[in-house]
Amino acid sequence: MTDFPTIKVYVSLGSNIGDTDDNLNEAVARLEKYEGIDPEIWSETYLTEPQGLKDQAWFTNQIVRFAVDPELWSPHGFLSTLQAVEGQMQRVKKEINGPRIIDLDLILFGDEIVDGGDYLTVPHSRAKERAFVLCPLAEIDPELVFPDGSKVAELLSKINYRIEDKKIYQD
Ligand code: PH2
Ligand code: MG
Ligand code: MG
Repeated sequence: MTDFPTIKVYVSLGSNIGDTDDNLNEAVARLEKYEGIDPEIWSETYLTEPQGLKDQAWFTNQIVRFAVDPELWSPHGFLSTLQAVEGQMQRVKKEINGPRIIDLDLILFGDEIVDGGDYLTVPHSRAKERAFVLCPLAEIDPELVFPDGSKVAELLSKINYRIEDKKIYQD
């Protein structure tokens, strides 16, 4: 139960190694153990064409919205926790954009804007181009507006992708 004023934090989960649905569920279960981090809405899971490095298995992607206590968590603190969970799940990062057991990306942290270069940029710097982020975001929050005023539905209309039976194709 949530008994504190919370902010909405959107996390993109991805996996393309092993039992990918299990991996996403395990990551949420691990995050839920932290005080002040409560999952509140789960998108469907989507099978998505790899972006960046093409020669790898398709990913399972999902967006989960968490109710987060802003007294306990900042964007940087939250990011450290995402990385800790990736570490607990023995993610081995071999290649940029390459295969992974679990990838946890911070997409939106309430209305906050963080310009931290490569280390932490919120909203996530590539979210607006990626159908595997925008489709599940629009599913759970069709009216969602980014802190710069861009609407998720408009962002989706600007990119090239195709969706069929929860499979997302994007070159
Ligand atoms: N993550 C990446 C690189 N490419 N492609 C898809 N479809 N889904 C991902 O989660 C993904 C990716 C790096 O984080
Ligand atoms: Mg990623
Ligand atoms: Mg990542």
